[in-house]
Parts: sequence; C-alpha cells; structure tokens
Amino acid sequence: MPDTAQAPAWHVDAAKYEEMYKASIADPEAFWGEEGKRLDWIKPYSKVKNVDFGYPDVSIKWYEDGTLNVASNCVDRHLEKRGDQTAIIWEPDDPSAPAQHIRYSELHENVCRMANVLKAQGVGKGDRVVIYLPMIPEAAYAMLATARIGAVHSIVFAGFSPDALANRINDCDAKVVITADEAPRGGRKTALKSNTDAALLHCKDRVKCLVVKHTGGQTTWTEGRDIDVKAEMAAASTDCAPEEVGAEDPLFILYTSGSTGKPKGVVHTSGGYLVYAAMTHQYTFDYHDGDIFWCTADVGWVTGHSYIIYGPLANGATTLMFEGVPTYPDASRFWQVCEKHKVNQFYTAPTAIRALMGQGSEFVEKCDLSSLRLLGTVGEPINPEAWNWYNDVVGKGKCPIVDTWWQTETGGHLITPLPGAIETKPGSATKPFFGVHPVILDPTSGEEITETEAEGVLCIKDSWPGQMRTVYGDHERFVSTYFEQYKGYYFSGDGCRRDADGYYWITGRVDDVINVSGHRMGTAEVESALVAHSSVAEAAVVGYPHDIKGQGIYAYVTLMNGIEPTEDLRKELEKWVRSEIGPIAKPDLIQWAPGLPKTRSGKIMRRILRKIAEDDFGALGDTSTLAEPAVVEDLIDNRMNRK
Ligand code: 6R9
Repeated sequence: MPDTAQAPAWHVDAAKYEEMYKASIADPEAFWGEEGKRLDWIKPYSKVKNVDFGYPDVSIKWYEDGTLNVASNCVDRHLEKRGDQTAIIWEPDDPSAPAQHIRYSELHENVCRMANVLKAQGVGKGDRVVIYLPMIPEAAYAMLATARIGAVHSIVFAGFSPDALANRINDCDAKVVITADEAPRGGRKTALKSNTDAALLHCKDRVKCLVVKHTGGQTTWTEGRDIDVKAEMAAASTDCAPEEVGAEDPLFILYTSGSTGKPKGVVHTSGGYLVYAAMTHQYTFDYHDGDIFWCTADVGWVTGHSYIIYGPLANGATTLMFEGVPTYPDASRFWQVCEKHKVNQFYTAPTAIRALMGQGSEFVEKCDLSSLRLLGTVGEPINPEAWNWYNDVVGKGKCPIVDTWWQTETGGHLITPLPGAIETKPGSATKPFFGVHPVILDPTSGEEITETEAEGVLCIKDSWPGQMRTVYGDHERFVSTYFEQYKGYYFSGDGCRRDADGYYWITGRVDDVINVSGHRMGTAEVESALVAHSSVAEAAVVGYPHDIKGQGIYAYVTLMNGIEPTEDLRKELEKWVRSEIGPIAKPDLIQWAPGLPKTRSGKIMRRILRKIAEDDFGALGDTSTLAEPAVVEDLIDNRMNRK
C-alpha cells in the first residue's frame, strides 16, 4: 500500500476479487449485463451475450441490440461534470516546447470539427479511414471523429513503410488517409507525407489525403487530393451530431502479424470493446477520478487504442500522450515527464525498461517520482531482473507492478494482477481478469490440463466483450487462425505455465511470430520481403534471445546462383527490409546459407534454424527427416556471433 495519506483505497481486495471473479464465470450474462451499464446507450441492450465458439461457425456478439456512439461516451457525456478538466496532456518530442492541456470541452470542439471535415470529404457510416500520424493530439481527434460519424478507423504505425501503408489502405478500401507533414521522434523527423505520397501511387485515385501541418516541413501538394486539415478544421462547425451505431458495428480495424501470410485486419466492434477497455483501465490500473494516467505506447498499436484513448477517455480520465522516445534528449525523459505532469499510473514495455536499466539508475534518481502509485508493463514477458529494477528503482518498492498479458485480438487485459487484490511474482502475469477463463491445453492431444500445475498452450474457454469479432474481409481466416487447431477454444498462440498457486507465466509464442521490442513480427513477412530482392533465392527467419529487444531477427539467406555474399550486400538487404516493411523489421543478423535444412517433402525445418540462432545446437532434436544433413553442419560452422 502506498504510504501517502491521500492515496485512495484500492478498488478491490483479495476477497472481492475472488467473489467478483467467481460471479463473472458462473453467470456471464448477469455480470456483463451489469458492467455494460458503465456506458451511455442510445438504445439499451436487452441481450447481453450471444457467442458460439464451435468450429467452423464461430460467431461472437455482445450487447447486440443496443445502440450507442463511442465518441459521445468518451467525450460528450463528461462535458457537464468535467468540461474544464484536462482530457489529454500532450508532451511534445522537444522538451523545450510547451506541453498542451486539452480540456474535455476543447476535445469535444476539435472532434466535432474533424468529424465535419471528414463528412465534407464524403466519409460516412461504415466507411474506412486510415490514420498515419505521429503521436499528436490530431491522432486522438481523428480516431474519435471517425467514431463520431460511425466510420471505421485503421491506424498504421508511423514507423511503417509506404508499401505497408499502401497494403493496408487497399486491404480495407479506405476512402481517406489522414497523415502529417513530418513525425518528429527523438530529435529526428520522418517524412510521413512523402511516405504517403509514395503509398498513394499504389492506391485508388479517389483516396483523399488529409494532411496535418505539424512541423511545417516542406511537402509536395497534389491539388484536389490533398487537404490541409488544420485549415479545414478552423473553418468547420463545432457541432456534429453523433451517429447512432449498433453495438456490433465495427469501431476499428488494426493490422497485426500472424504466422502466415500478410498481416490480418483485426476487427473490433463498438459496444463490447468499449465496455472492456473502460473496465480494465479502471481495475487493472486502479484508476480513480482525478488521476493522471500515462501509457507510453504509440496509438499505432492496440495498447495505444485501449489505454491512451478509449479506456481512459470512457472513464473521464486525464490521459497523457507523448510524442517522443524514452532516451531523448537523455535516458531520464520518461521520469522527467512523470515529475512534470505528476503522473499517477505509468504503463510501458519491458524493452524500454531494459534499455533504461542499462543506462543506469542515476537517470531515475534525479527525478521526483513521488506521484507514482502504480507501474504497468505489456508486450512481452518481463525478465525478473528488469521487474526488480522497475520495482526498486522506479517504484521505490511502493508501487504495485501490473504485468498485463493481452493481445491485439483481445481488446484489453486478459491476465493481469489487480493492485491490492493479487500478490505479484516477478515475471508472472498472475491471474485472469473478471470474466476470463484461461485454460492450458496439451499441445499434442489438445486436452485441457486440469491439474493446477500445468504447461502447454494458452487458450480461452469462453468469450469476453473486448474480443475481436473477425478478420476484415476474411471470416474464414479468423476461424482457421484462432478456432481450428483447438476446437471450442480461442487459441492465443502463446505458450504458458501455471504454477502451484494457479499463477500464469507466459512463455512466449508457439507459432512463427517473433516479438521484437514488444512488436509482433511474422517471420513469413520478413521472409517474403527478403525474397522480393533480386539477389535472394530463399530466406528463413527466426527469433533469437536479445538482451534489450527480447527477441532479435535472425535471417538465413540463400543467394541466387552466381551472386557473391559481401558485406555491402548484407547492408543492402538490411536496408531493403527496412524500406519494404519498416525499421522494426530490419534483421539483426543475416547468415549466408548455401542451403536450408529441409524435410524430404521440402518443408523448412525451423526448429533446427531456431536452435542454431539460439546457439543451442547441442540439442537439435530429431534430425532423421532431414533431406541433406550436411546443410546443418555448414550452418552451425558459419553461425553468426550474437554479441
Ligand atoms: C498488447 C499486445 C501480443 C503478444 C502476445 C504475447 C506478447 C503481450 C505480454 C506478452 C508476456 C505479457 N505479450 N503482453 N507476453 N507477458 N504481459 O502486446 O498486443 O502486439 O498483439 O502482442 O505479445 O506473446 O501474444 P500484440
């Protein structure tokens, strides 16, 4: 418990957690029927849950006959009580530039103005809007304006390449893309508008480009297609009636990597998602009225959707939005921002914690962090060393750490400690959130392991309101990805262990997804980028343990006949992948592979490649199905130095 006199009591204690959890599992209809009331509905729901996890007819609906507007739940309904309260604190990349405090009343005005700008471009209910913006207030306005008019947003992380942007604009058939001239981060600028220009060469002519002039950097301008958002907003009305949408109408699409094929458009709907984002934000972070909440994620990831924008704003919170990076101008930036804005709850990723830990504790110690009451992590397993540093140096042993396990697909936290209720153990996401029924299955038999102590694959037995509903435009892919392998369950793709106390420990992905600095990367995506290069015949990509990033990208590359493996080519391939996908996909290590280990039927044996990349080739396992065993010896002899 914090020892500051004014700290509020925790929302739940151990007994209350047990009681609420039991009730949520015993009678989900009653539990979620009650929780749904945290939103303002235009037409209240009479049906709470209508879910079928049965293969192949998976269907998930929550609050299906209710109607609402997500933006009015995040903005309008707070105006009367907290119109003058700060909704968003915006902290710019440059620490000497002023922060902005955007009141709920101003947020309302700006969202309405932006909504009217979208409407003037012919965007209406159900239309898709792609958002490719830096971490600036306009990103929040754009999301909420889209929701206000019943349209569907799809945010593309500003670190993605023109190709990745074009693919997403085309996949969801967007009517407009909202971008900015430039994105400043860590003192450097990314030319977002030029990227967008390059992307739009591969998109339908009718796609309009709304440009936020943020830095004032030079951009080329296509008359008739490009629109100056700030100028249009200034001229637009501050009135825009919110559109009534069904609970199951889509709110957003977010593309995420899977083990095969191109990224999937994860679809979240309006009612259930918002109930779940708001509820988890309140309980997991023990959010109370008046708290200053900071989630350091980018709005391009699901964490930014649920815990910078939708959860906090649905709860009438003050949410901090940070444009910069943890190490600019130096490694104390996070802590300086905490001190400056008196942050109460701070939520970040293990990779950031590890990087800052490596810079030394003095960067933390020179800041006044007495406002902090709770710390959170998300994105990947946190190693106990980083957990302890976070706990001791940042939290001074006084702030509970919530290690929240969840996914783009789940909309909000599924397994997480609740402060005041669940004792933490470094490295464990601990216990399920209300209404969440995790099970551990034997990966081979698919049977549920009923003993408390268990290890296997993590599945969820029944739905929760924040669950994704489908893959955009491809429901079959949704069913086959998440419901086919283990029938009757949602399959998370993660491995997991349950200890004798019933605590869950996530062990990492069991599929061909790697987790680089908390960002999901499909190995198939990196491979297809590599083979798109004219010198590359074949490529196989695996993850390997990396001190800061959690996992690094290890690529085995077979060159075309007659192409010489040189250092220049290695650099060129790194650059190539950066430009095909984005900087986060750049391979850390590229090994020239004269051949790849394959079965006689031609399947690449990734298990072996993983072992070599992990420097664990003493334990290659069964290699009897290898077509050419000599290939493996060559790869071992020429493996890359991981240091
Ligand atoms: C929210 C988010 C999801 C994957 C997930 C898992 C890993 C996330 C974690 C964690 C261990 C945690 N992951 N949180 N692993 N402990 N607390 O990160 O979504 O980008 O879709 O990634 O991230 O492997 O399956 P997303």
